[in-house]
Amino acid sequence: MKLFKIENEIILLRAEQLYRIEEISWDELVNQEELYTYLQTYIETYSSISNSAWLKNKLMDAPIGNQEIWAAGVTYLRSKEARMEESKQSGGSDFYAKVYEADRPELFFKSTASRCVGSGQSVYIRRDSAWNVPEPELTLFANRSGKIVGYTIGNDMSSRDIEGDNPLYLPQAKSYDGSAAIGPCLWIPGRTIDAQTNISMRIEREGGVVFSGVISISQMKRTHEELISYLFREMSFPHGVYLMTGTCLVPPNDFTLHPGDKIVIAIDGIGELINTVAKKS
Ligand code: DO4
Ligand code: MG
Repeated sequence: MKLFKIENEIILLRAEQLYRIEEISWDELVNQEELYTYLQTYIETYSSISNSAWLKNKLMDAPIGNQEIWAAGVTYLRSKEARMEESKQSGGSDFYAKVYEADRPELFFKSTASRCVGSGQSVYIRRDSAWNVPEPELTLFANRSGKIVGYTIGNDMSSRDIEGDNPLYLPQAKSYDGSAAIGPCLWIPGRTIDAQTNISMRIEREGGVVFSGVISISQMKRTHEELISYLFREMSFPHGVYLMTGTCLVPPNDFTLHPGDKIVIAIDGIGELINTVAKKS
């Protein structure tokens, strides 16, 4: 089952049928202790408003209420290697090697809902950065009890030159207006995601494809439960929380995003997150 936010309404998709959920707020809905069962019961009680064709051409909001978005870093070998290269000059590369091997994962605050966009909206690159990339990441949704009940697609936009200058600049490389995208929906499968699930990313520019790649989440060094249990140590999330799980698809070092580029990230079972790159004038 999939939950969409469209024009401030909550829309549930199941077996090609759409249901409008009106009785409960987003934050309360996604924190139902047995969310999958709650949604099953819902569709038995209410009738469908339309079929999935209605979703076409609708502007999707990010599937988020008052949740924070956090992110995990250096969870894949490819990310470790790319980070070590970009921070070689600054002497920061050891930190990435160490965190890849350490028990404690790298977890950082990524975004509030207000700095995050949904599918079909623009993500931004910073005006004070010349080396920017998207990071396609499976994104977990854990409810206020710390139970993983859903998944979405995340784009952890990153300014590689700022992070490469000094790892302490990470918050500036990662968090700014329009630096995060999630969507198109929150997928509630009622089970854990298949370990062989693929993530793919394609970047289009002026009608051509300038980068494409695909990886399996089975390449991740850590488990989802491990990341969530560290996140919930000494910290509570009364509305639940999103956690981006790290990237494994890093374009070559001579690649940077341009305004107008289209980024298409797909994850099996969830759908496609599509964003156009913009820069403030
Ligand atoms: O260590 C910096 C950030 C890493 C990251 O965002 C990732 O691996 O996806
Ligand atoms: Mg990342």
